Amino acid sequence: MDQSATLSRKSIEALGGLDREYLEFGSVIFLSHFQRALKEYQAATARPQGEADAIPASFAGCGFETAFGPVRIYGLGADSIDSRTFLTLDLGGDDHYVGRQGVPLSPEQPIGVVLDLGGNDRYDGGPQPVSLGCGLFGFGAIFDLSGEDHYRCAAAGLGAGIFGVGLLVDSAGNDTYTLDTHDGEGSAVPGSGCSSTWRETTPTLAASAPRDTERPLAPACWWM
Ligand SMILES: [Ca+2]
Ligand SMILES: [Ca+2]
Ligand SMILES: [Ca+2]
Repeated sequence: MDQSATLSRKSIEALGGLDREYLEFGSVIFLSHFQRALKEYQAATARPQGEADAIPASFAGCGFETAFGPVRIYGLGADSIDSRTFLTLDLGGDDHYVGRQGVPLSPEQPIGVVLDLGGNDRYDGGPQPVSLGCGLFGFGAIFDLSGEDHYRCAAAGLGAGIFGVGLLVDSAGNDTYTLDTHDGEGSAVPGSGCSSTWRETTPTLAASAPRDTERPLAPACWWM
């Protein structure tokens, strides 16, 4: 049959065990801390015009391990980023993200976040589904704060929740969003998925089969 419903008994049973309120509460707590930390960072690194940036151009990045998974920090250069992490922070530059970015590492490490502070970036989820801001059994999110960016996902991404919460938040720029097939741009099975932009100009969203029309990307959120 031409449909994506699972015949797995465990998957069906998991539907009854999902605590949506716990999931929602945990996501709100995480986002509250995330927003506060971002404001503190921006205040600490702000410099008057003409002064040197707080982040030197020579900073190439660093990384360390945590109980939630790896943390990787990239600098102002044009980085190629394909490693999976609990948290990826990029400070600037025109970067190329590949594969599962903003996706939880596992049910035991259920948070995967990308925060990109600047640059015209390219996000390519590759041929596999579940990438680019997909909450697969947890919380998965991409936050891109500036630049003209391009996002492409095969399936289940760009703000999709699969037994979890998935977010794609792009704050500025004339961006493009391409979903090759289905289950993205704010969808959930079950959980919460959200694709959101805040800007004055209107971006376009291009989706190939089965959706083949272009439409403005608008905030969308579903609970199932
Ligand atoms: Ca960079
Ligand atoms: Ca960007
Ligand atoms: Ca952008």
